[in-house]
Amino acid sequence: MEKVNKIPGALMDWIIKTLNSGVNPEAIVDAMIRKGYDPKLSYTTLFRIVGNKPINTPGVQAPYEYEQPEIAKKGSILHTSDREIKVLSKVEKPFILHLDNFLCYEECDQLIELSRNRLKPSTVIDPKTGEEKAATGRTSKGMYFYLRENEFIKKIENRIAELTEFPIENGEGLQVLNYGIGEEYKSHFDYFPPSKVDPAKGGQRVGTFLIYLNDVPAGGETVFPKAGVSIVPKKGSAVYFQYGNSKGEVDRMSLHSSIPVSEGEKWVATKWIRQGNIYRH
Ligand code: PD2
Ligand code: ZN
Repeated sequence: MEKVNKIPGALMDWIIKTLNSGVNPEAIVDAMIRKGYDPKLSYTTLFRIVGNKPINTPGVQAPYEYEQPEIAKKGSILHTSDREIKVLSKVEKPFILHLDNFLCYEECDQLIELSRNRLKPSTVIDPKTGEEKAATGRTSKGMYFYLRENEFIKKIENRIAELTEFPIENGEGLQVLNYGIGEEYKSHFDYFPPSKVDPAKGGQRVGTFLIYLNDVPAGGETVFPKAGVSIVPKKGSAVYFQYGNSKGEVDRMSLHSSIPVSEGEKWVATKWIRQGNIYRH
């Protein structure tokens, strides 16, 4: 599909009218991307209008209220029952924490080998229906482990749970992603469109724990454009970002992407964490 790179005045009027009718900004961006507008331009336009501010219409959230995540209360050297992990850098709003040495090299290699034969083209969540669909904006391949699938996965899940203080049951299955040259995950939010949150499945997503499984010679950074942050993949390091609070609000400043790999390949493991137990409400 041909990309459209300018927002005509009539579309701007439509966006404002649609926002005022109570449709959430994420659904509007998705509609624009499906019509062929450049994703970056679509997000930038919406941000210019709403930012993280309230929209004076019923059903649309107030400004996101930041709460200090548990992981941020532990200082610069974090301890789990089996490991010491250093904080490399921290951003407060949106909340982003870069951690060194979360996995050792052998654990990274083992995770790659366990997932290699199970990779399939990745999917995204449709902001309209909340269901998974094939996606043009996500060209990586991926696979999911079951929760506590084996002792090795359990060990990693336990480490994440000890650091974040979200129980293992709040996490979705660990996902491994593989990006080849030119592959990317375009700008998106990890949280569900607020109208599609299922309280019977743990509710809203509140945080993402992303682990880099290899060094990427060029490209493949995880970029948070609203924070001006770009994380360069480093084997064994991890980034944790939190975008949901105890009131069920979500932080639009957490917009992020994985830019195209330009040399070599990229392997990551991600865990999306929900407000509550994914099996129970
Ligand atoms: O692979 C990444 O760097 C990346 C970037 C953005 C992964 C995700 N989002 C994700 O798994 O949600
Ligand atoms: Zn993401």
